[in-house]
Amino acid sequence: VTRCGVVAIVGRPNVGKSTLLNTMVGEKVSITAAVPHTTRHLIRGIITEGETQVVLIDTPGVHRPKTALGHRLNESARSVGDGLDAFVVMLEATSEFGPGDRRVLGALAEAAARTPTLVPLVVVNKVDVARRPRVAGTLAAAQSEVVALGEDLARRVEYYPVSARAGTGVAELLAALRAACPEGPFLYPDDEVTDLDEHRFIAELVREQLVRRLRDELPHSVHCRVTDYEWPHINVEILVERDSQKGMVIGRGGALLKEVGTAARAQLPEGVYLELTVRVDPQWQGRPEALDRLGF
Ligand SMILES: Nc1nc2c(ncn2[C@@H]2O[C@H](COP(=O)(O)OP(=O)(O)OP(=O)(O)O)[C@@H](O)[C@H]2O)c(=O)[nH]1
Ligand SMILES: [Mg+2]
Repeated sequence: VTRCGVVAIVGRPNVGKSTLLNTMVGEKVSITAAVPHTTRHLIRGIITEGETQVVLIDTPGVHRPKTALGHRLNESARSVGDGLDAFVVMLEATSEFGPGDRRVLGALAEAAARTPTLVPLVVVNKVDVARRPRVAGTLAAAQSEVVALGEDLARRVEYYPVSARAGTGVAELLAALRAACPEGPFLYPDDEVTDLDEHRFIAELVREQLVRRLRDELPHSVHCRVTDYEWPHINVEILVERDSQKGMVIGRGGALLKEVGTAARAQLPEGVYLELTVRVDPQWQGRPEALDRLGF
């Protein structure tokens, strides 16, 4: 018999959700960067081994929203709550347990109460750089919050310290996710690693390189999409909100855009011509109709 389970990873921005997804899948599916709000959509990574398939959903970081885009990201992170077999809350041992983490654990409690069969897990990430007392402190803070959220939840939650980047503890966590998979048919073919289509993946690779190089609020102001795809010629359009941002994305003498193109192309098959164009679309992320149009 086959087993198949759906698992969501939820947490504050930048704790390492996408890194964990990639490590578990064994290849890059979701882009990562040291800036919050890197992930903007639900991205599924599929891990099939033998008769068991785990469908892992990476979500946008949950935060206090300031823009229409921010609201959409939170909604999308919350919308995964139903139909799950396991729910992973990710915390990081490198920062103080805070109100954001408490909010995420609240969502875990709600999901667990709605679905009695759901396996609630708390993962403390970045144990490769945090000192042991910090890891223990984060685990203890999470546990006392879980206890405050109710006896039933406290009985059900399992805790896993991991390093998503170095892979420490990831096998143990994956074993727990597999154990949470009920009997049932696979949701995806066994050779598929993601539901992200090629166009969106390519646009994401370009956005990843931009996000890693831009400063301040600029990473949040860019949107990328494939506008032309005629193998081996691919054009990715970069939307920014203001004229001044266009200059920053292009860089001095086109230097930044060139770097971005080179780094993104290096991750694509040999022979691809990747062309990047930059266009100003004022306030694309402030307007709901623009967000609809761009697929948020
Ligand atoms: N030291 C260390 N850094 C990590 C680990 N996991 C992730 N990171 C780093 O943390 C930063 C954020 O990682 P992401 O995976 O993009 O985080 P995220 O939670 O998906 O962030 P959002 O999509 O913005 O919500 C990146 O710089 C990662 O390299 C880890 O186990 N150890
Ligand atoms: Mg992410």
